[in-house]
Amino acid sequence: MPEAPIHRSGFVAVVGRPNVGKSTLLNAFLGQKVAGVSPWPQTTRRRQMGILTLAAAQILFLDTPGWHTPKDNLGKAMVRASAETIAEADAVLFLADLTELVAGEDRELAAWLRKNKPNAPVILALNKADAVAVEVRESRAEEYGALIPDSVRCVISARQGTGLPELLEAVVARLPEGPILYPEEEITDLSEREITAELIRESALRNLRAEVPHGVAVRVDQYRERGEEGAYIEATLFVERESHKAIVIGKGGTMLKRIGTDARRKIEEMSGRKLYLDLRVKVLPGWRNREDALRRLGYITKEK
Ligand SMILES: Nc1nc2c(ncn2[C@@H]2O[C@H](COP(=O)(O)OP(=O)(O)OP(=O)(O)O)[C@@H](O)[C@H]2O)c(=O)[nH]1
Ligand SMILES: [Mg+2]
Repeated sequence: MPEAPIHRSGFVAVVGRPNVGKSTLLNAFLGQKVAGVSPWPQTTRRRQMGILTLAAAQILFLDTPGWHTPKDNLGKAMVRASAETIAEADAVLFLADLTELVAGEDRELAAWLRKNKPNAPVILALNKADAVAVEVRESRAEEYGALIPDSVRCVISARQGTGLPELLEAVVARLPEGPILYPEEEITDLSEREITAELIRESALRNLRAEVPHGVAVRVDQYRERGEEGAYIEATLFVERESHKAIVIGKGGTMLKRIGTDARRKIEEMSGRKLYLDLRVKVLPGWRNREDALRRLGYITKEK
């Protein structure tokens, strides 16, 4: 009898400093948007799983918050979430940004991995190849490669999709043999409600400027089905100060309207149905440093 082909499965932590394109890569692999993406660093605040089921493998990609030196309790919770995610992963997909020089955060993450995850296979993906000249690409690839000498290297563009089949092959080859772990029709462990909150926050991040974006948190308060009319969603944007509330609402409500329209379009695309989105803004003073607020907003989930 012919031997059955090997089936592989496992958890792959997608790690790297803020803004290198981790969430863009996750969405590209899944062919669907589950993670928020923005031009600002620290867009992702929690671990989020994307499930990719192939004929010979099931890959559980774990998108993580960018590795950085925390400046507040939210930042600490984010880096803790990244560290815990890496701890439970079978392999590490280290993402670097070819448009930027190697930074302290890249070195710290590489050192952390060497110390805390010495036996895990590391795949180094050099992203944003579309945005750099070939000469720069090669010298930067060498510099990033030196951080993790034993890693496999792939040059990719998560935005354009180049190099992704080769990267996927490199990832699968390093996973342990194992069965399917999640139903094959599932693509994420996030609920529609959680993705909705991420997409609203992404819209806020994309429309706001300066110091306001990072102080925004989103909570979905209601998600009701209304049959033919689609769904009714009510959500709150929390900000840290009264002055920020005024900015988020904008003159005559224009900014909030713009954020709402942008978010509604993305959520409709994700859920495949029409919806009515009602956004409100509340001040939760200094929430990024308040344990109680971080818990309420779901950024701290475990007991420390
Ligand atoms: N030119 C180019 N831009 C990219 C590519 N991949 C991602 N980006 C852009 O880089 C920015 C950051 O992307 P994200 O996917 O949010 O990055 P991230 O690593 O998840 O960031 P954090 O969640 O903040 O850690 C966005 O503006 C993306 O559009 C790429 O391959 N090429
Ligand atoms: Mg992200």
